[in-house]
Amino acid sequence: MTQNEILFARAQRHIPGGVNSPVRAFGSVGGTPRFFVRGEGPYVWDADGKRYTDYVGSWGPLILGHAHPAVIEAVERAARNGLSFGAPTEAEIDLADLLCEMLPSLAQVRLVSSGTEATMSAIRLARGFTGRNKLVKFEGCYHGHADSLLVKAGSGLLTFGNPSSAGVPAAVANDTLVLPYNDVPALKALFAASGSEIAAIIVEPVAGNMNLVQASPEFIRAMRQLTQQNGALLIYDEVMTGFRVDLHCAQGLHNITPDLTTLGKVIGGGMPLAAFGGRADIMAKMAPLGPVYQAGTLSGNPVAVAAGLATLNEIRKSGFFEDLSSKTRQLTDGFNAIGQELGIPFCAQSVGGMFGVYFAEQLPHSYAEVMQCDRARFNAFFHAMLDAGVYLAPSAFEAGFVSTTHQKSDIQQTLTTTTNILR
Ligand code: KE4
Repeated sequence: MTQNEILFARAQRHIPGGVNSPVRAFGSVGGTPRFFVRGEGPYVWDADGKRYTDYVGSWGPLILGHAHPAVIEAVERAARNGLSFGAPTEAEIDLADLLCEMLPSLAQVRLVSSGTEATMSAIRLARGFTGRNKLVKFEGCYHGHADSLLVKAGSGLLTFGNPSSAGVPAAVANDTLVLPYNDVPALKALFAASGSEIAAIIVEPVAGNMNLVQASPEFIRAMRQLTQQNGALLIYDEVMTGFRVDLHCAQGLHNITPDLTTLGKVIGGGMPLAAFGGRADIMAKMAPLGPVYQAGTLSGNPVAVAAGLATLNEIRKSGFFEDLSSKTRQLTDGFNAIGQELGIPFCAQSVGGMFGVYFAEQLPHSYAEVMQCDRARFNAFFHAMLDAGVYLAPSAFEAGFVSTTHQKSDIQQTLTTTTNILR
């Protein structure tokens, strides 16, 4: 048995499925999950000492690659002063100020410890602010595992072919309305029928949890217009896209001002940190000022905040996103060229530092189209790439991520490996 197999067998004794997050279990692709022992730059090493070029990057946070010196130094410095106080610290002010400076739609922001906490809190806030209950989300989008969001969710649930979760009361699910992504007529019809009951739309402005699917300009405009016209709020869930697709996030690319935004992943630099924020009049409803309650023992944790500040200070540097986007495009342009050259249904696309790769003739524009992609062929590709030292997301329904530490030579090597596998 390999060390990975030994560890996976051990892990399953006291951890359900041997993992602390389902998608890590390789349930969708089969085989034994890799237990990582070290990461450096674009590389990770598993328990058997094998090195991989990493295109998961902890599902997005590691935009600076593994163990970036500036981030590690900031974490070490903060940790030496204590790990947590359960009291306000100046660093939290610095991070809140920075986030509100970088994202004009944020008048105020509240720091939490996970993307799920951020979206759960934003939805409660939208319901508290509007006095309404209905929530609109889209098929294939995943916003974390709060009850009202586990209805035809993407990511792990989609991967397991289980578009909703046990344990979610029907009464809760009934307040969540699920529409096809990019379907403007369906959205218009829903608002025509129930607009006055809708508290908010929550959307992945660039979907990354059903693989990467881009929102159409018409869909983006319709969401903003229909929420404004009907007194509902628009929540941009930028946990994945925030400071990943652009320095100004997806809302900057779309030139849209959402009412609320959720953030995570990159803003924590690999540490447990997320946030929600938006319009001043809405945030004023948050306890201790207003009636919407939310709290957290480790919210704004000083060590996590230090990692976030160090990360954001790096990505603000001139040319950062030009470099990251160029490297990611080198990968996806290469994938597309391979598909063309070999005459196989294999295509890819990127937005900033995130990408999607599909065994399909053309790029998908909805959950239904993603489900047409050849999943079996992806799974075989995934394992061949894994054996060749390339770590892709262990699911056909996930986006991939590039870091600034990926060199053009790493990406060229990945493309050569891809050609050799698919030829
Ligand atoms: P977390 O609770 O996992 O920090 O964030 C939930 C979340 C919210 N919104 C979006 C758009 C997200 O992508 C996520 C989490 N993303 C998945 C990756 N597909 C996390 C990986 C996992 O579940 O292990």
